[in-house]
Amino acid sequence: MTRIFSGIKPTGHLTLGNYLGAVRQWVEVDQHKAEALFCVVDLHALTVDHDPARVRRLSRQAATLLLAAGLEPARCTVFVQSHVDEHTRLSYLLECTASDGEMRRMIQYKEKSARERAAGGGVRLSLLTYPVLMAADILAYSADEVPVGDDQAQHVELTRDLAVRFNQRYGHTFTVPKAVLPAVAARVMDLQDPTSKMGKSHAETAGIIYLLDEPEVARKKIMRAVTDSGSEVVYDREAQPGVANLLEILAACTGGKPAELAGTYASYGALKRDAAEAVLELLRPVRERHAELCADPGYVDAVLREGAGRARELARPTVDAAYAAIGLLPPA
Ligand code: AQP
Repeated sequence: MTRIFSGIKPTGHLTLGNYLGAVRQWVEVDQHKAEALFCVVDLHALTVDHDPARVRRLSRQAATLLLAAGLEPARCTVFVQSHVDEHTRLSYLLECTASDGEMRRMIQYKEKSARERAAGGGVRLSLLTYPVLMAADILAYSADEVPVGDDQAQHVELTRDLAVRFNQRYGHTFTVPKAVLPAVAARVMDLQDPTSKMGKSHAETAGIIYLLDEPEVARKKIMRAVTDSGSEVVYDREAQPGVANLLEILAACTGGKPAELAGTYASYGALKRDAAEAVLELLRPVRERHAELCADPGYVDAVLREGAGRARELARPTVDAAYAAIGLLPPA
């Protein structure tokens, strides 16, 4: 049976980008078609300056939102990365097969390390090695598919390289996974700066729709979205990135096609109004279910406990096999 793994980092409140680029696919497709594991990858949140209490709070919120969005514990495994030691056990072995040059080429490392330096802080070594831990997250579960947004595609490519290299050097141990991107909205852009990705950890929040934004707040953000010079609604990511982003958001919410939708609008205002309505409609049930689940924290704890148990069972044989293959003496 196909195995699917994907994760979400508690570095901020979940955004519309996370939802349209990844979570919705997990809920609507992945959990129904395969053995699927979805993980709050909290160790990855420690790669940048962080507040411990906030990471803990955001981890719980992310898990609750995944369930609110529709992940069903009877169909898939939902858990927290730090609850399963196999991720860090395997990460070290993979570090022993990866080079620092490979890590420095990662676009996310370049962007995030530049941001950390600009903020006057040092760059944590874990930010450099983050893609190796992500590779361990995926390879530990012998995942065939990794449903992600476009920004993570390069990291999945690296995971494939590391898996192939390990298998060639030490014998077949890992399944070589592939990234699966959504057809529309694989990269939702910031509403105020449509040339940058909508990112949950960005300091400027006016262009970011959070899943838990009050409806009127989300509506205002969309109505104030930066559009482009000109007034004709056309789908052209290069020439009209702001309008293209709104068209993609609307298309992803309604199941339409951005280029076809463009022809149905005579003004930016009408496009924004419809995009806002579609987003509010899409997020309403998630917000409502989230509020219900917050009233029942014991349920979320139980899901995460069971999920970690199942994840451990699945990961341990593969990680043990990797330890043996690379030449480590098994405990007597
Ligand atoms: N703007 C986006 N459009 C489409 N997909 C997106 N994803 C993230 N942002 C967008 C996808 O959401 C999943 C979980 O993301 P993550 O937690 O791994 O974080 P990230 O990819 O580093 O991006 P974020 O959410 O903006 O976090 P920060 O600000 O901390 O970098 C992934 O599948 C991702 O592709």
